[in-house]
Formats: sequence, structure tokens, C-alpha cells
Amino acid sequence: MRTDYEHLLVQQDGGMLTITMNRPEVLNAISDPMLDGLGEILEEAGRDASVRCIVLTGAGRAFGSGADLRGFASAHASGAPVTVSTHLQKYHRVVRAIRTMPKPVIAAVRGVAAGASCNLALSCDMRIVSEDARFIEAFARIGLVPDAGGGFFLPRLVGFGKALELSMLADEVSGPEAERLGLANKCVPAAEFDEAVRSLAQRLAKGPTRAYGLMKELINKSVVSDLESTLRLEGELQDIAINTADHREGVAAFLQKRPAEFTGN
Ligand code: LHQ
Repeated sequence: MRTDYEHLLVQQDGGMLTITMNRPEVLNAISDPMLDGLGEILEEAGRDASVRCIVLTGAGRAFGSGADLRGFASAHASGAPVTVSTHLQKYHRVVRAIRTMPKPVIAAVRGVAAGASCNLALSCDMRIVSEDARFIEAFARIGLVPDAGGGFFLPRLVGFGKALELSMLADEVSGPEAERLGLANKCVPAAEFDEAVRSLAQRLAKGPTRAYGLMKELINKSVVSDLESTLRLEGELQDIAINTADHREGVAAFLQKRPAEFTGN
């Protein structure tokens, strides 16, 4: 797996792959190389059977400050209308890779997660956050709409009214509040953050990876589907899960009263 990305650190430890957005001097503001690198490495990690859990995080005191704003003022210099939808497809590639890869992706958020960085965190399967986390749907502050998938994930995580409030007011949400709202799965004290991330990621990396992939497919589809379709899909996916080695191992471990040792197969 390629690891020499500009503005990204990539490190594999057993089945756990950690991708660190690495521009700490600008709170990991998203650059084009960072965005293209994220798309590439996440797609590759999805295909690589040696990777069983991915952690997305930021270097230094922040998760990320959203798109790099320094080019934004000059974009309007000519007075001609600006089009950004083509550029946004780079973000959409990242969101799609996270949602469709058949293994867990955790966002590990310390410090600020603003704008598109916030929404990339929301597109992950789980968010573990430090008490000092600051989620900001910062778009209203600069007269934009939430992008990078925020319009999809935010109302599904926190509900319709809260999603509009967070979008329109662009106020900061602290780590404990994020946990209370359902934006974060778990908030931990800053001193315990690194160990908590590692322990969750290692646990997931040792889990029944094929079943996790099928769970993602089930939950991804159910949030945009109806009961009958979801019940049908559940049957199709369980037919696959029940034929995995991990299913057989889980049952054997239960009957032999020992912990299961899943291989991801
Ligand atoms: C930054 C940034 C940054 C550059 C901090 N860029 N330098 C939209 C449209 C089109 C296409 C693509 O995508 C998007 C998606 C978006 O994400 S739009 C939203 C973009 N992000 C923002 O609007 C947030 C801008 N940043 C802030 O509001 C603050 O910096 C936050 C609240 C994130 C953090 O505040 P503080 O903790 O007080 O830190 P700071 O403001 O002092 O920032 C530290 C440094 O990082 C500072 O540089 P300096 O040289 O003065 O030390 C900032 O200029 C730089 N920085 N965000 N997005």
C-alpha cells in the first residue's frame, strides 16, 4: 500500500490503518493533494484484505478546519460566476469510499472539526471524540450550504430540527454535547483519547469483518428504504453471513466457552 502522500500520514499496524490529515499549521485545512490522497488511499484500503479497520484523524490540535479558505477570495476576482460542483466531486469520492467500503471507518476527533472536515467525520461509521472536540457546521459563517455529504448525514444523526439549527447558526458543539446529540458515539477525556481510539480500532480490526461489511450495506440501504425492502435485504445478507468462517468460529467459541478468534473471512 502506498504511504507517501502529500498532507497525509498513512500508517498500518496489524489490521488497523490510521490516516492522519497532516497540515497542523492550518488546523488540517483540506488541500487538493490531501483530498485526492484521501480518495485514493480509502479506495485502496477498501480493497486490501489486510486492512480491517480504518481510523481517520488529524495531526496536532485539530481534526480539520474544512476547505482551505485562502484561495476563496481570489476565485471571485474576475467577477465571473464561480462553479464549485465539479470540485465537490473530489469530496464525494471520499464520502463514497467511506460509506461503501466493507469494513469499519472511525473518525477520531480531537479539537476542531469544521465545515467539510466536520462532514467527512459525520460520513464515517463511528466518531470517537475528545472532551475538547469542537464540531462546527461552519458554512453559514461564509454564506454556503453544508457540503461533503452533510445534508445527508447531519439530519440522520441528530434529527431534522437540530440539523437546521446547527447549519443555520453554525455554533460550536463540544465533545460532551456531541455525544449527547448523537453526533459522536463516545466522548472521552483528552488524556484517555489516544488509548480509547486505539482500543476501539483494534477491537474492530479483530472482529467479524465480512459481517461488518454486510452490516454497512444493510444500514446504508435501510436509511433510504422501506420495511419490506429492508426485510428482503436482511435475508439476502444473512444468507452470506451464515456461510462465513467467522460465523462458524463464533458459534464454536460460544459452545466451547472461549473467546472467538475472527479472521475476517
Ligand atoms: C485556516 C483555515 C482554513 C485556511 C484555520 N483555511 N487556513 C466549500 C466550498 C467550496 C469548495 C470546497 O469545500 C467547501 C467546504 C468547506 O469546508 S467551507 C468551510 C471552510 N472552513 C471554515 O469556514 C472554517 C474556517 N476556520 C475557522 O473558522 C477557524 O479557524 C476555526 C473555528 C476552525 C478554528 O479557530 P481557532 O481555534 O481560533 O484557530 P485559528 O482561527 O487561529 O486558526 C489557526 C490557523 O489555521 C490560522 O492561521 P494563522 O497563520 O493565523 O495561525 C488560520 O488562518 C488557519 N486556518 N482554518 N479553513
